[in-house]
Amino acid sequence: KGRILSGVQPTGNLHLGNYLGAIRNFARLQNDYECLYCVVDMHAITVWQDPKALAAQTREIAAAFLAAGVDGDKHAVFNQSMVPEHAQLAWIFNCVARLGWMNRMTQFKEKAGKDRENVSLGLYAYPALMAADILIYKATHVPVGEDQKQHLELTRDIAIKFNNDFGVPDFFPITEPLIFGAATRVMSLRDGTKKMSKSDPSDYSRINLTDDADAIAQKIRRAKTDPHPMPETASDAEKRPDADNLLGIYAALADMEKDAVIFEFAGKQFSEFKSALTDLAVTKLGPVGAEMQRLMKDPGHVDRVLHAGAEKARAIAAPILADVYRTVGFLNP
Ligand code: AQP
Repeated sequence: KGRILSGVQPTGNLHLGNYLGAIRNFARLQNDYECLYCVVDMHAITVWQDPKALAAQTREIAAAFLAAGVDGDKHAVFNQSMVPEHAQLAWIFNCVARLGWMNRMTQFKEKAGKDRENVSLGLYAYPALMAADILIYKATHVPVGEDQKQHLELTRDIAIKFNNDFGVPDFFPITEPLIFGAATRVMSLRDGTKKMSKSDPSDYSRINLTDDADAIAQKIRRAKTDPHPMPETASDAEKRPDADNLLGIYAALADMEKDAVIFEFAGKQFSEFKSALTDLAVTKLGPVGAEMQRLMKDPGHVDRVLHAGAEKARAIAAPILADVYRTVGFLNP
């Protein structure tokens, strides 16, 4: 059986993209893999987080994992900072990764923008911590959205360099990405060329997992489209990013191929499609949102799951870190 690690940052506004690109798949993988699902609070503070909000947001993400069907008894659900081995291995990876590799990371370039002098060192080193998150468990597979593929490649490069540098050929595995179906990249409802994102200032750009039926309906009604009827073919859809995005969301929520959705709505009015999409989104997301709200009212339960998860995770991580320390030559008299 392979081992899976995946994480979500507790940075608020958990959205449909996080759900379809990551969290929904967490539950789908748990019968076939040993799973570790992590709320990556240490990644979150690479940009400023209000401490009180961070704690609440950490519980919110854990609640989302559980609401999406992750079994916290069978698998490890925990927050990253509870397992110090992540940070300990990350330091070693900071010394393995090369500046040239880090300089190629597009997410850093996007997030740092023009004001490079003023972003945290942590934001730059983020991918090395992500490599540590994965390799501290020698995870074989990582389910990620398209946007994380480059970071996973860096993880593989770090594993290969560590194995070579220290002459331990199979020490770290070369982790494989698991990328799923239609909605691996959900785009903004206001701009079909930009990804749906927690940090987008417009709440109308995304469907939050905690949105109620009215909010979902309003956001879909206001979602950007073009003045033409629905696309008739896949190649027509591809040229119309806003329509294409909504079709992809429909396909993912309905577990259908996008081509089948295009066929079903070909040439119809957007209003008709949007009303079908609203019904589908409310049916699929409503129960997840409601369960999340219920769990967030019971922080004691969520905290117990996180605590037990961290213990399970540490039981795997601690011996691997001890091996790494010996390999590197750290003295432990
Ligand atoms: N738009 C998206 N479509 C599909 N998958 C997505 N993911 C994020 N956005 C989309 C996937 O969600 C998981 C958790 O991501 P994260 O918490 O690390 O956040 P992020 O990738 O930085 O993206 P966000 O949520 O939009 O946050 P901001 O606004 O801070 O950049 C990952 O598996 C990711 O692929």
